[in-house]
Amino acid sequence: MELQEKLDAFQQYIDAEEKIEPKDWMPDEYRRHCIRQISQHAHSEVIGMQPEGNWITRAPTLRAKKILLAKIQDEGGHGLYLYSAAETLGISRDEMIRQLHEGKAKYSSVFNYPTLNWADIGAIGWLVDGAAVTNQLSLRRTSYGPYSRAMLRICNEESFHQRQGYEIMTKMANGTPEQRRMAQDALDRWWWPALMMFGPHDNNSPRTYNGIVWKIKRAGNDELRQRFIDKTVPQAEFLGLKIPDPQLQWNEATGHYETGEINWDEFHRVISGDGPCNRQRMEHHKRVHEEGAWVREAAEAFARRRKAENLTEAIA
Ligand code: BYC
Repeated sequence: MELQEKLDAFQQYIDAEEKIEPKDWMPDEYRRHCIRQISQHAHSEVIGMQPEGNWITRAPTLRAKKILLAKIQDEGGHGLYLYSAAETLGISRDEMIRQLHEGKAKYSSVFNYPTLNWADIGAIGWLVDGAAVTNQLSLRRTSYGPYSRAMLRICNEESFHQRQGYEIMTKMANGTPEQRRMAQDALDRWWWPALMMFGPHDNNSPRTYNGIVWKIKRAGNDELRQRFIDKTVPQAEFLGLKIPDPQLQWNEATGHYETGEINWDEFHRVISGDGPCNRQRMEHHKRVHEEGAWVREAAEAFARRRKAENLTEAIA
């Protein structure tokens, strides 16, 4: 088939809502787009373990500590599903990690903000996981099969994470005046970074066009951000907390909340490496990756030995 015929057939297949699988023919640009988005998504899950990990030893109760440990472990698992999905496109895990360490691959801007008090753990679950799941629910229908299947599993766990965060916020917001102040302070600091997670406005988002045509993305950044705002504002009201946006108002005609403008200078600063914790997050990841080299070597040696043993058994 001529290249144009292949491209047309590929697009028709996608338009018919079929999934693209690893061995199917795909345009190089589609492959690169998926590798970029899925690997960045995987890095976000793994780097996202750091701000929460900061509070494992200081969780206020054993119950809270157990829940937080389980949640952080889930995020590591999400990273593994996603790295595996990206590997089916022909990139190795080592290469993805190298791109992250060299600053060629991004991870979500939101994980470059510090967790200063226990209410931040509530705010991350409520707002960060809440924003993530809003995006990820739509990504369950992404056109790349392994990515879509990873999303199904991740979404189930992520909606649970959102609820554990909201539970912490509920306790803090209904606690002592000091706890209530901490809850409001956490909302003040995490609201805008959570909105930034959805990326630039659609008219400023260079990846959206191809992402939508190829159905890798199933909705634009602004639509998903709006969905998140519309469901989260009433949740803040229920807690008796105030969204830190003087321009926030309900528009009866559109049936949506309107917000003030995101600080895009801050967004661009953070995604280009100059946020409050970028250096700390990368240094930590590099150090732990180096320190964990022996675990990877041991696992590989074990796998080689098992393979050799199985081979010997098969021959015998
Ligand atoms: N942060 O054209 P655009 C979690 C980049 S973790 C950093 O709109 P696209 C959790 C973008 O990559 C789940 N970079 O791009 C874990 C692009 O740069 P490149 C996180 C951002 O791809 C632990 C450029 O800006 N979720 O749940 O169409 C604890 C132009 O943007 C950001 C995902 O990763 C950002 N916020 O849309 C708790 C979702 N926004 O690549 C929770 C998967 C934009 O050209 N990813 N950029 O150098 C996506 O859905 C899409 O990639 C995005 C961006 C919506 C993020």
